[in-house]
This record gives sequence, structure tokens and C-alpha cells, in this order.
Amino acid sequence: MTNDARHPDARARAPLPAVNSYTEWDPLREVVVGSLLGGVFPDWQESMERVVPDAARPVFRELGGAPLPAGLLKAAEEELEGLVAVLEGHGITVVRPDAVDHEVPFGTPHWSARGGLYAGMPRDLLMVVGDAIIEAPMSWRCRHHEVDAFRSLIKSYFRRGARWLPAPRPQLTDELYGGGADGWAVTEFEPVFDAADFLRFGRDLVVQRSHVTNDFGIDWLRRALGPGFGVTVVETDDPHAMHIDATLAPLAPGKLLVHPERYVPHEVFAGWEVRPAPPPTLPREWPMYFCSPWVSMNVLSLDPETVVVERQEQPLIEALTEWGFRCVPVDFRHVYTFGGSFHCVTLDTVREGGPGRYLGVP
Ligand code: DAV
Repeated sequence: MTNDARHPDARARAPLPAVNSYTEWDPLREVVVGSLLGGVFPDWQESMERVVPDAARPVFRELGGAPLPAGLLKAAEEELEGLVAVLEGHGITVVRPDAVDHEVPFGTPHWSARGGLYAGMPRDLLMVVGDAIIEAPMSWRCRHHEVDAFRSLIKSYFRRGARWLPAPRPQLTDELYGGGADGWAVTEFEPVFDAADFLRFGRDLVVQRSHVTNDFGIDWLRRALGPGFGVTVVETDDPHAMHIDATLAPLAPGKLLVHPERYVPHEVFAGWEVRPAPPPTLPREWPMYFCSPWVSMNVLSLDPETVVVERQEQPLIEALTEWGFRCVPVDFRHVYTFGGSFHCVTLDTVREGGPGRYLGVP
């Protein structure tokens, strides 16, 4: 039983390494919260076809590299500030990325992009496993330099003792795209993954194959982490698969919130209580450029009993409360517009706890 909300100082007592995070639910002490400031529409590439909403395709084709709509962006930034205030109110240290110019076009000898994207979703790009920060090799070309906004943070964590593991820089040439096995948008040309296709359960990680994560990338991460960690690929039923964190949400040891259709039972969750998330409440006409309304279940755990949930997702709040959780409601619908919710926009760099074993793996 933690009382950290009432006793913010409790978290400051026992010193922990600069980076220490093994699960999605242990008591949170420090977190990176992304920033959408200066964000631009992604330059279109065919591998986005199966993951972005229909209405977004012509927009990205036409407006790739152009600023995201100012009014919507401002509303989303205000919601991010609201999240920061709530986290700080719980005694959690919040750090933010650097401001970088996302409008600058760039290229390699093989391709070019009319601009970057944003620094809004550190979960997509970075993964903390224990004392290591991993930089993901992302397959959307517009995201090739996304790490720049986080580099001073990563260097600072490194100087304070964290391990720093950038994946091999992907070339992102045409061989990577189109006609991947089983209909995936990426081939096995080189290792690629988005960090958000992984979830952490102590010494075990769970990952889904997706339109941005290939087997080569999963193998790279498995070998980079070494024998102290296990990586299990789980099947999900999601033709648009990109990021596992609106499909599975482990909220505490033995408690797994799932998308009612995408979840495919797997033996690693033997002994876990699995409950379906209620449908999202987002109005149909709400602008959504990147993802589905199911980011409603993209919650952030502050500890095994406390979750940050979108304020208007009342059915989810009721379901979680009934399950024994304390819900912290935060307005976040404008952030949804740009591709994620509380789990996506954060990177939990410091949580209490160590490398436990929680899954039914041999
Ligand atoms: O439901 O569209 C969203 C994942 C956000 N990173 C979805 C998946």
C-alpha cells in the first residue's frame, strides 16, 4: 500500500540509480514527458498506409513537413502541461525534451523527407530496460532524427551511470518496405522496431510484430539485452498493428487490461487476470491523424494501484475503480489527435523496484 500521493517526499527517500525502470507499474519517480511544440505533419511514405486513419493519408501526402494545426496543437500542449502538473503534484520528477526545429527537410544518399515529426511520443523512440536506455531504429523516415530532441537528456543520464544502447542506424532504403512477409509493411532487410511495440515485465519483455517492428529488430534487441532478459513475441489481432500499448496494458503484477478484439491469449499470461477495456468515448468526428480512439486504454501507472486515465473515459474509470485501482483523471483528448495518450507521451526513466519475474515463461 503506497501513500505517495499524500506523502510526495516518500519517493525521494531511498536513492536509486539515474535510470532504473523494469516494469510498467512499479512506483514512478522520474518520467520524460514529450512535447508537441513545433510539430509537423509527417512526410508520406507507403509503409504508413496500413497504420494511419484513412483521412490522414491525403493530409500527409499534401502537407508533409508543414506545421501541425496551431489551434489543435496549442490545446494538446496545454493538456501536456496539465499532465506535468499532475505528475509533479504526486512528487514525480518530470523532464522534457529540447526544442528542435522539426520543419527542416533532410535526407540521406538514398531518400529525403520534407521534415521531421515532433518530440511528442518518447515511448515510440526510447525504451528503458533496467539501467539502460535503448534508442529504437524507427522505420518512418521522417522520424530518423527524432532522437535529437532527447540527446541531451540521454547524455545526462549516461554521465550519471545509465547504459546507452542505440540500435544500429537503419538505412531505410526501399528494400525495407513493401511486400514484407505476412503482409507487414516492413521486410527483414535490416533491424527496425519502435520501442512502443514492447512492454516490460521485469526480466521479461513482450513484443508484437507490427508494421514498424520486424523479427530482425526483435532479435537485435534480444541479443543486446543479453541472457538476463527474455523477449517473447505475442500474437495480436490487429491488422493496423503499430505499438502494443493500445492493445495490452499491464497495470500491476497479475492484472492485464486488454483491447477486447486485439488481445490473443498467450501462455505468458497464465495466472494473470485479463480484463477487456470498455469502448472509448471519443466522439466520431474528433480529428485523429495517427491512431484509433482506443488510445483510451493507453494509461500510465504511477504505482500498482494508481493509473492516470483520460477524464472523459468514464466507463474505463469505472471499470478500473471496480478492479481496485485509484484513477487520476486528466484531460487528454487533444493529445489523442496527435497519436497517443499517457503511455505514449511518456518514458518512465526511474521507477522503484528491480528485475522481478512476473510472466509464465519457462
Ligand atoms: O489504436 O491506433 C495506437 C498506438 C499509439 N502509439 C491504435 C494504436
